Amino acid sequence: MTDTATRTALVDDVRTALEACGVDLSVVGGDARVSSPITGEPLVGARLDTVADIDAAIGRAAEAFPAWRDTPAPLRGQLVKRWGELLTEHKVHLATLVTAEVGKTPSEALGEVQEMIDIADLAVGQSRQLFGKTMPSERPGHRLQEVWHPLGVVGVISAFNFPVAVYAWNTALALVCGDTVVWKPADVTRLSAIAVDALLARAVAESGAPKGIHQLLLTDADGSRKLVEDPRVALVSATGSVRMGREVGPVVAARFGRTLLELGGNNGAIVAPSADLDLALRGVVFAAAGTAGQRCTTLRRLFVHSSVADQLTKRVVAAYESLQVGDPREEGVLVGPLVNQRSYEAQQAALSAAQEQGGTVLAGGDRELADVHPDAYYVRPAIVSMPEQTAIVHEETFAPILYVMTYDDLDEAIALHNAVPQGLSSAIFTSDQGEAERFLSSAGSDCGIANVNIGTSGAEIGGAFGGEKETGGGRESGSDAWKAYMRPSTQTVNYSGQLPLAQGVTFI
Ligand code: UN1
Repeated sequence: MTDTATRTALVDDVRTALEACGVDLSVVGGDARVSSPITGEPLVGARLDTVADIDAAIGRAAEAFPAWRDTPAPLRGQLVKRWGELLTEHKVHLATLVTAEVGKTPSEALGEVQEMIDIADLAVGQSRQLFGKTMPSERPGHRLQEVWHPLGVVGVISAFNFPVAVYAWNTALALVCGDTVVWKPADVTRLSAIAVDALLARAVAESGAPKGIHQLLLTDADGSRKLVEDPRVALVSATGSVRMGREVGPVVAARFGRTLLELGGNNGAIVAPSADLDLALRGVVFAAAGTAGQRCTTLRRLFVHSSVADQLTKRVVAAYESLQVGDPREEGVLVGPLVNQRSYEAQQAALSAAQEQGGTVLAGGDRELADVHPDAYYVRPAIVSMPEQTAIVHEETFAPILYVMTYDDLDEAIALHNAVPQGLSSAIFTSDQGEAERFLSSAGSDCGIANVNIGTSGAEIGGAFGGEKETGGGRESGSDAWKAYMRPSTQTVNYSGQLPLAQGVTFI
């Protein structure tokens, strides 16, 4: 296929996918055009909301809240069930949009949409299980219980790299919990957002739910600020950089709102002497090079026991050299583009810093395909041997750079692993159960996610997702993450006809 043919097909694919999802293309057309990272070509333009539009959207979500709050949770679940069906029906269309806007391979883009379907399934079940507890009261003839109530308007700020899945983690749960949702997607993924929102609108119309329960804001950083500052927004769930979290957190805290933050990861894995190296190799390469290193859960730091370091490193280098980098829609390509030029510049700056700090680039790092796609940024994933965990290794660079270090003692490796400011995901490859258990224990990994014989990325939605320290402490998706979208009401009912006071206090 010629370059021109590729270019035409990309825009056509996007138009077809949007229309299939029920988006009126004449309404979509706007000035806010984004470029596909695959070719650098501008895609379909989107509208840009003003501050007044944002204010009105939050108003609509706030107005819709009481009626939605009062809808029984299992009925709210039926809306999410229908949305999940529509997501399933349009899985390929949504994946096409994710590929066009983010540059993911079709397999990874389909996997992302599958996460939406999975969380919808989970949320439907959850809608009948918003359990509170009852506790024995210390007073006779009293009942003590905790009931979970809907919270209000939830603001969701999502990142470019998982443009639709992370929104769905939040929204499927928030909706069954009785909240209404205002979504600010990343600037470069507005089209995927429009399609996902259109499918939700259809589910809302079909189920008769209040129209205002979902609002989409197509806006920039100023618009985000408005969402974050607005006291009508009870919870701000934000995914992105630590820098963004530092801006959002204090603003919401100052108005005593709640935040759910999923910020940077700088994920590490330990490869122990007893590890199955075939398995470790595959786990490491997927986690480090998959999605072109642009997952929060991407593996960025590898600690290999010195007895197996040469052997494993050589194999990772060979794998890196054979990875097919290019247009993610082409057969066999495993590594697509970086999202934009800024990302490429950050990748280059990190590689220079690593070399200044004593690192040696063992493979990759260079730009590829610049002649074919001068406005797109493809790089071969880099593997860099580091003499120690220097300053650059403490930073999350959102690009495929894997720093490799060796260790001799597991405690030393765990200490190094935990010595960075971020705490999202972690892994150990070992066949020694004692080592695995140490890594999983409270004295082991300090991350929100800890895996054995699996890489750091690709978590399932059933477990809570999030991390500690600068990762922000939030938990999304499965387990009891739903509680973040509700407020607990502790209730005491006195049916005794007397008025005994707690703690044995006497009064009138
Ligand atoms: C993210 O990068 O923000 O565990 C989310 C994973 C995916 C989600 C990543 N299920 O890699």
